[in-house]
Amino acid sequence: MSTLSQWQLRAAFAARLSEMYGQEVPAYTTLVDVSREVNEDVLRARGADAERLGSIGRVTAERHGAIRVGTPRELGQVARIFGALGMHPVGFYDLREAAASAVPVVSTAFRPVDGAELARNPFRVFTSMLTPGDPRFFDAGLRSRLEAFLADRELFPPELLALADRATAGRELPQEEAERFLHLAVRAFELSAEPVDKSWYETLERISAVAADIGGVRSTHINHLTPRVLDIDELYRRMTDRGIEMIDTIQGPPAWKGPDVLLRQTSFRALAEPRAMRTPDGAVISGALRVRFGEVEARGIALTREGRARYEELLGRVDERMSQNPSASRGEIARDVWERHLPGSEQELAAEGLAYFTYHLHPDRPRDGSRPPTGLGELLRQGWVHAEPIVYEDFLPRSAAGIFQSNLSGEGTRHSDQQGTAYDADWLSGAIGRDVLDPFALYARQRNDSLAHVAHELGLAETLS
Ligand code: OOG
Ligand code: NI
Repeated sequence: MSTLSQWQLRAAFAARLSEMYGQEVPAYTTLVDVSREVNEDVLRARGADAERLGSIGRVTAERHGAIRVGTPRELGQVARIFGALGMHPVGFYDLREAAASAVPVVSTAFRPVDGAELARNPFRVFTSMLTPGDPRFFDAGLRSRLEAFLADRELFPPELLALADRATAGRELPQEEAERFLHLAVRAFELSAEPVDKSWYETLERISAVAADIGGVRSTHINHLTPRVLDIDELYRRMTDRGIEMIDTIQGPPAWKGPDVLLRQTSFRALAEPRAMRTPDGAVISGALRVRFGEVEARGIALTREGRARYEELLGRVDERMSQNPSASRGEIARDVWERHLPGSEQELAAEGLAYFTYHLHPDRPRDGSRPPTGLGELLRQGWVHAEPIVYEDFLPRSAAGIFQSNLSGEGTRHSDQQGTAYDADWLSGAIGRDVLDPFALYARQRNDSLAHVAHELGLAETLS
């Protein structure tokens, strides 16, 4: 009997989710089509260089999703489902701090972690969890109502969770069970037709539209699915030409002549979707909610901690210059700041320790019997070894907050005089019963593994760093 391995389950889940979301939100299909057109054009124009940060096969299939849940228990169940797909929690994002509007959530991202798995299918899901215990947003009364509401709902049927555990334990599922698992998993993220309790939803909406989307309904749903594009500026122009209203900016690094680093993202505005509502007198009426949107992203090279600190510093410089000159174009100011303060080539990023690369023996390395130099710098300079950039697989808190925020109509309510509840990656690990991994450690491991391999192949006694 045939079976599906974890990566095959992951790829199938991503494809089916995409098909389902395209039916629910047709504008998403437009975004996917335009992304594919742009990618084909870039590949034609730039050739092999366009595939430096991932093969065209990987990039075309590549998506991230975003989902939102209410409790550590629900997040633990999500971890079981994604664990079955070979996706692990990576990184901790505190959007309560990063957003100006009320976004009472903390988040992580579920994704494959090793190079071979990422190359097979890099599907990742940005997963946010509500923080009812944060008194800046919820008073004691609302907190207990919200917690009771969340405790009483079931997002994922026991059969789905049992199949997930089985896939994790065996690292695969037989065909028939795989089919059932995929069916139940996709269904768990469909928009529910069950009427929304209008007054409860509105109570939460006064605090935060995100709180209402999560805690105002008895089910969950995929919030958006994001294709990857090789030229996001061109994508933005083409979507605008088609009359689709995009948010004002592209989040993240500016367009500039140096290497692409980290992540650039933009989105179109949330669309009004019809939703059944139950009014306090019990009548069911047809209403509309605006929560789901389309997003697209371009990915660049992963930065080291030092590189990331530089990135944050540059954002600060851009903010400062914008505050001195509010009518200036943020994109132009950012470009200017970047050209002054960030190295303009991969070689310099590597030499300054700002970005992650893997290292490989050069096919044209000297073969005249000469002994290789022992330092990495010399190995690169003398053509023994070449460097390949590691693509950034994670998210950026400020961009994520910007994406949340640009799709909220109101600011919501936040009592800044209250002390916020502190959460961090360790707390989250404990709450969901599995380690939330450190993204920097994962990139460093990829780099170090490649260096160990090179040193071994060249017969070098000492480790390269
Ligand atoms: C998640 C927003 C963050 C991203 O790509 O940064 C995000 C959400 O809206 O639930 O998806
Ligand atoms: Ni997103």
